[in-house]
Amino acid sequence: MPATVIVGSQWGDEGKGKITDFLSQKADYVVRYSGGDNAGHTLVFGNQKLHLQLIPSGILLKNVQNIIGNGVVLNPETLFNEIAYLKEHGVVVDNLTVSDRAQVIMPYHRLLDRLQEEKKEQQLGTTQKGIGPAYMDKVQRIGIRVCDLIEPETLKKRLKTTLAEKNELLTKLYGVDPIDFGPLYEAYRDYGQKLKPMVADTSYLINQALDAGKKVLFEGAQGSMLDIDQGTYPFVTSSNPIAGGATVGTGVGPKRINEVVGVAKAYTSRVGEGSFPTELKNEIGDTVREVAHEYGVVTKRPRRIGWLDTVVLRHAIRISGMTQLSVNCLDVLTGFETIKIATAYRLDGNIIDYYPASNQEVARCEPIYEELPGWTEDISGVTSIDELPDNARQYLTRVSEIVGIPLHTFAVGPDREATHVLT
Ligand code: 2SA
Ligand code: MG
Repeated sequence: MPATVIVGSQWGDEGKGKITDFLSQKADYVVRYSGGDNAGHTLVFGNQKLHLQLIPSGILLKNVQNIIGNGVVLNPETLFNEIAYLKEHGVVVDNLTVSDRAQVIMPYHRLLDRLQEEKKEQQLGTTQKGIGPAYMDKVQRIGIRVCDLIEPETLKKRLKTTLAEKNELLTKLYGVDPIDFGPLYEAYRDYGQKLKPMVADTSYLINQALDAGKKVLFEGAQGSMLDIDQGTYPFVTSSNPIAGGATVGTGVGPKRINEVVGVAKAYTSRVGEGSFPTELKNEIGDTVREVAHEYGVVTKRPRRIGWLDTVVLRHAIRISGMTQLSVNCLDVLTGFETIKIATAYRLDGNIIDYYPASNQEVARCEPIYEELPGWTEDISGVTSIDELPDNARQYLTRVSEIVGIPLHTFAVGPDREATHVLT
């Protein structure tokens, strides 16, 4: 399909990078549309595992053009570190373009992210990458865009104004030292000049590519439940990871999108604070965490684990108009006698099939489970759905039935070869 958006259907870490990498074999462009270096994508390249936070997951393929869209908040330091890291691992990075309209993450954003968290009574558990403060500046219209960064005089002017405001905050509200203009300006002016050859009007490029019949993948970061508008606010990120974010965050119209692939794990994980109705604070959760090595790629935090929640999935499908579902990590559920799927919640004596906006209401929700028989066979080597043990196949089929959209792929391991297509 010419234009496909890949969206996380849970709280992030569903394996979007892996699905993007898988689909990018047939793509011409891979475009990141939201978030920044708070994302953590693990890709398998030959026999090495590579971790990316900012660069799109199509970077491993030479013939794919990779774009960082305007909806991304870009940390130049991370970008150049990642380029160096990829080169060290034998990846040639000559196929990356950055939007001139993307916002820049500055050192004061990272500092403020940490200080804001420390001051809060109830912390959000952010990745402390400066994401929230950078999006705040964008909305407050005091941000520095890539097009400003690459023009030394514009950068000087904008940074002077913004830094004065930040220094007032830092000194008066947080009681820390102000940041010196000189060294900061020089470092970011140099980053700008280094970045300049990679910068373009990427909306123009992507629309031109679509006009020419090229295949474009829009790679989501984080997940639907972390969406600033539709997620578990305030325990969310500061961008729109949902499919709509792909149009706003890259400059393409909604009618150009053909498919929206939702990515989910066969269970649920969440890192950071906030509601999680199917969370397993027991041995089952601990087993899954260890078997699947469920620790944050960026922060190394242990991820919280729970049963698959189809109330969450249906919410995600609805808000993004997902057309297909990719289910990852099916192999992780091997060995459990029975496996549960939450199909609805009981709230104050009523049965509901939606995720309440109010955190107080969610806290009173009790998941209603359907229990399916598990399997014990090693499924890591299967090559099609027909080769799965009956109970594993039944699990997948049942999930698709409950959520009402077809399965696109399922995966039984981290490698590219462990992902199998159904539709
Ligand atoms: P932020 O830093 O402002 O975006 O944090 C706000 C909330 O969003 C969550 N968040 C994430 N959740 C899952 N995965 C993410 N990426 C990394 C990964 C995270 C890591 O792939 O593992 O390494 O810890 C990600 N990024 C942001 C975050 O936990 C807050 O709840
Ligand atoms: Mg991740």
